[in-house]
Amino acid sequence: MKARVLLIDPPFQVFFEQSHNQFPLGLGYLAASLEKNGIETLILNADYSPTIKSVVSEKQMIDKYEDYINAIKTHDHPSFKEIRAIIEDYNPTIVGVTVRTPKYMSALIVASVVKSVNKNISVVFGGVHPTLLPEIVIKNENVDFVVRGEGEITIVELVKGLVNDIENVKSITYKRNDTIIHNPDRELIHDMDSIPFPARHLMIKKTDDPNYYNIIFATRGCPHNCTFCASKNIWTRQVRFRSPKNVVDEIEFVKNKYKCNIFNFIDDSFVVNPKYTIQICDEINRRKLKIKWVCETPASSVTDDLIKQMKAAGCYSLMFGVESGNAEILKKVNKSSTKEEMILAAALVKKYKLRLTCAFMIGFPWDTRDTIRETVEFMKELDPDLAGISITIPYPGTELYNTYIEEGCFNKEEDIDYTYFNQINPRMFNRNIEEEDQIKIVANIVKIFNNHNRLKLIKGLFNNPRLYFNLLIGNKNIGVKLLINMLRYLIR
Ligand code: B12
Ligand code: SF4
Repeated sequence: MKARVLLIDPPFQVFFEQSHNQFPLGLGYLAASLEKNGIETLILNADYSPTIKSVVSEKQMIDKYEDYINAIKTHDHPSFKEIRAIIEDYNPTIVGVTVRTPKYMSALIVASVVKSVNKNISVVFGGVHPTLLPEIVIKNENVDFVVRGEGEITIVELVKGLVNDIENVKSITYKRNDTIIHNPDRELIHDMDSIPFPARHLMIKKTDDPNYYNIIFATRGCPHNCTFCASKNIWTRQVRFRSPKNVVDEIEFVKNKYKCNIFNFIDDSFVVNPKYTIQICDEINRRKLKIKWVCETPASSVTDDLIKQMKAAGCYSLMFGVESGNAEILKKVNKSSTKEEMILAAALVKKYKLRLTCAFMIGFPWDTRDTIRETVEFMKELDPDLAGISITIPYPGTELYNTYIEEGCFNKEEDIDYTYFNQINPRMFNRNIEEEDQIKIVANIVKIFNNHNRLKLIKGLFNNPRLYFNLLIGNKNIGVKLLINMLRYLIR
């Protein structure tokens, strides 16, 4: 029987009535490689719904926590019904599921829906969570294969090898009778330009929102070593670069095909090598692409000249992870930037009138009421246009995870309840603060951050109307929708 692959990004945000309006990039890469090898493939973003909002407040997400817990107990949620209907209709031979820890419980329901339609469909789990815990994930009765690490070559070999050559497919874990077999690891792909562009056209649910398709990954790997980060487990700390030409070719292609003028570099640290970043800027300018773009960077990489050149090439917003306002905690998590560097970087971003986004975390094992207060104060000092707050989750495979185990914050692997391993969980795994107080503290901080963001949005509209105007123009066909959403957000 001819192989037919369905790749699924499991539902999660939709359980909180929020739609994830971005195409799943990792699945896009896998689909492109499969397509190049003549294998029929489709991608389902089960976390996207055209009928619900893409932005809701953290409070709404926390309020709906029970709905999520209930949704992952049965096959009844509309997203699981949608998956069932698509499988019945498309009749795949292989279903690949991308799994990050927050979506693990949902991914297991997806696997059980697949098997309930047809137990002969092979279910393959890949992505960061199965890569970190292949031994545990493969024990699930509905998971046939785990693909560890970078997936483009492995998925093609696996689909082809399913007939009779599984033993020779590197980087897979599977069961043979009662034994778990881990085939040897695969080398990372050296020639990054050899990887085909993500297959955005293979999405089952299409949208006319150009920004759905606007994410770009120029580099793989990050040299830093933050103890809470699992990225190195997939990509390692060695950075691999696509050529600037290849990256800008993709941008130009997406711009022309999807009428997209705003791009989002989601690399771990896009400006890790300033020379490379400037080469990309030069290529964008040389082609007169007239695009706007955003990226993430460690604050320590930011320099005056770099920001100037990035702005000239269309960069309008920079994000950096601040994490904590307590210098000791920053040291303990191996943060590559100091508070002083962050203050300097924030000032530079403001000097060039770019939008500044900062991400903060609370609930580290060493956090106390005082250090959390310091984090809030530091947020106010940096005064970003958008401040994000997450509860620290010790993702498996990270050093921080081991710290939590050592500190007795939770017990051994088998006892861990992954329903709580996500950014919305209102409880912290912290022993310095009582559980009831934790919930109050989280609610209070979410309120402070939300109020800050609203105020900044109003100020931004007055202080830098040109930036907002340009963004709306850049999004002509969704401009009005965006404006309505902003107004809704302001009056909520
Ligand atoms: C961009 C990004 C986001 C974006 C997502 C945008 C999007 N449309 O996907 C946003 C901002 C929404 C986001 C949110 C979050 N993220 Co995030 N995110 C990333 C980031 C930087 C890039 C993801 C990406 O697209 N990579 C590029 C693609 C090509 O890689 P990939 O998806 O891993 O796929 C490859 C392989 O893993 C494998 N593969 C993947 N799936 C499958 C499936 C099969 C079948 C096979 C065979 C292979 C395979 O093959 C692919 C190609 O080689 C990663 C770090 C990183 N560098 O990867 C963190 C990361 C994935 N995020 C992480 C976290 C923690 C979060 C949040 C919880 C953060 C928060 N506190 O809010 C939320 C959770 C979101 C959710 N609901 O799951 C962690 C995940 C840890 C874990 N154990 O799961 C990572 C690893 C970073 C970290 N700090 O450790 N994130
Ligand atoms: S800088 Fe970002 S990607 Fe790199 S290790 Fe730290 S958190 Fe991970």
